[in-house]
Amino acid sequence: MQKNTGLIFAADLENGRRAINITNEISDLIDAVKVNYPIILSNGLQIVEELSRTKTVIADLKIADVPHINRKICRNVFEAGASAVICHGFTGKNSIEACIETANQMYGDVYVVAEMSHPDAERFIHHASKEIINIASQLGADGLIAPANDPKRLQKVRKQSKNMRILSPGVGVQGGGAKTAIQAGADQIIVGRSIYDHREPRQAAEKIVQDIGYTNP
Ligand code: O7M
Repeated sequence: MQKNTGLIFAADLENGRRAINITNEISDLIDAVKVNYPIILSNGLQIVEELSRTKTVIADLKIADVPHINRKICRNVFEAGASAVICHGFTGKNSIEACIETANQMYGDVYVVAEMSHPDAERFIHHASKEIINIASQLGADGLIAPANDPKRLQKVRKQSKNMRILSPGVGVQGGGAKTAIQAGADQIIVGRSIYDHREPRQAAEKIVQDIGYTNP
């Protein structure tokens, strides 16, 4: 995925038509659209194909199964038109590797969840993040996910991951700020509700892109 504005739209809408309309409306302001279970379960995998006509699609299924199942999940979403998948890191080397091998065969990218943005993340995933980052880096993952609403942890991930790309959710409703997250080491910011729940989604996206510090060339 190319980095341009630094904004990734999380299209967590069950209404696929609305997701497509908003994506079209803000397509010049975003680097990619991220789809998750709500939109895929409500609309089928066809929504990936439809969105991919407008924008690079990241399939955020937080893949977390045994290797042979991970391969099948990845193959299905890449065949539907996704350019990247997101997998969990806590499942360990073989499961992440299965995603990366499949992605390499299908010219796709893999981003690995290293840390999460919700309060309970502290209980489990935070303890494992250093190891997850090391494994993702050794396997040649394209990047990591780390929380925008916890700049200290984000900084830590940045330091440990050296120059890996970091995609960062948690801006807006979850309390994080785009500017702060970029300063803490994020490369691209993932935003959902602050865009799609805004009465003027384009206006909201413009403001975030400004905060990221993107200037039109
Ligand atoms: O901007 P929001 O809060 O409406 O949505 C945040 C999006 O980021 C939503 O699609 C979540 O699935 C995702 N996300 C988190 O909120 N927290 C995380 O720790 C990780 C993700 C994510 O994108 O993981 C890949």
